[in-house]
Formats: sequence, structure tokens, C-alpha cells
Amino acid sequence: MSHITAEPYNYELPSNLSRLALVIVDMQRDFLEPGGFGEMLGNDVSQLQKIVPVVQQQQTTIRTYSLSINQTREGHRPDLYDCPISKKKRGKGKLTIDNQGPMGRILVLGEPCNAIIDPLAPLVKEMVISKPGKGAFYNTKLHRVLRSHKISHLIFTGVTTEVCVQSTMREANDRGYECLLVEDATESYFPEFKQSTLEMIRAQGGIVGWTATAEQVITGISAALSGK
Ligand code: TIU
Repeated sequence: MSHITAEPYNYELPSNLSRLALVIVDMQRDFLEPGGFGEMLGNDVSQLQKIVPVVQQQQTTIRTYSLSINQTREGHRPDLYDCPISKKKRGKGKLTIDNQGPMGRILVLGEPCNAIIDPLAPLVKEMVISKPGKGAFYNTKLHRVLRSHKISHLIFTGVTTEVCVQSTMREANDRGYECLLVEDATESYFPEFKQSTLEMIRAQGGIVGWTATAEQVITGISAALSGK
């Protein structure tokens, strides 16, 4: 059986690798560039930039092998029908969701701030799931799409580790997916929160899933595809 070397123990790959998908969570301008939702919440968004080349490398590798990629994007309908009042009130900054920022209406679908950052732009054939919540399964078609493609294994990257990535992994774990988080392809505005999240995920025998480095993921998948 092929595997990725991981924590707390090896992550077994499916015998048919078409059952594995890369999930790129919320690598959108709203979180990575000044003037979006992340900065509005009081964060230093430059913290997240360092993972861009690593996520890009995972994306390129998975594309090279013609495996599935699903990106997610947190945002609300222009009429804000799907935005709870409680969420709109958070942050206490000068601006809030829907206000006009330098990149358009903050956290609103279709606005420039809501786009996936250029280096990770999806191909036309790649799925982008717009999500109103932190978890990508809440109020979206993600589970239906993954099931219809018989996906059982999810490799997670993206931001932020302890908010949307962890929420989505927990939702996926409860739905029966085998989940692995790529340690150096996820980031938080708070390094200590990222570290704690990695530990929480792999604690108790992998209660939410596995963690591995980007290199371990690529090595494991490449070996599986070459039959080693
Ligand atoms: N604030 C924060 O850390 N994250 C979010 O609001 N959304 C995501 O994590 N994508």
C-alpha cells in the first residue's frame, strides 16, 4: 500500500489515486492582501504570503498528475442574504463586510478583493466553491461534488489554519474523508495558533487527520504513481 510519511503515522493513499483531491482553502485577496477582510479584522496579512510558493508547488504537482483540485473562497452574495448579522458585526475595525474597501466590497462574491490570488488562479475546469461560512461544507455543494467524483482522500492547504482550514477539516472528517493537512502550505495570522492546530489535528491517534510537509506529500504521491 502506498503512503505519505506523516504524523501521527503514515497516511495510506487510496489504491486509485483519482480518489484523492487537493483542497486549497480561501487563498483569496481578502485574506492575503491589504484592504480586505483579514486586515479589516486587525491582522497583519503579510504573515500569510510565505506559503504562496508552497501551495503553488502542490497545485502544479497535482495538475501535472491530472488529479482533482478544489479551491474554496469565503464570501457572501451581493444582497448579503447569506451573511448572518452576527458575522457582519465582528472586527470592530473602520470597515466591515460589504463596505467599500480599496479592492471593492469586502468579502462579497464577485468583487476584486474576493478573487483567488493571481499565482493560484484556478483553471476553467477546476472547481471553486464559494462558501458563506468558515467550514466549506456548510451551505455548499462540496460534499455532493466530492461524492459524485468518488473522492475519499483530501489533502488540505490554505488559510487560515485554525479558522477555515481547521473548520473544513473537521467537517470533512465527520463526513468520512481521510484528511491530511500540509504543514508548510497552511498559515495563520498567529504562529502559535497554527502550531496548536497542527498538534490538535494529529493528537489522539489522528482524531481529525494527519499532517505532513509539502515535500512528504509530493514524494508519497510521486512514488505511488510510479508504482514504487
Ligand atoms: N479571520 C481568520 O483567521 N480567518 C477567516 O476569517 N477565514 C478563513 O480562515 N478563511
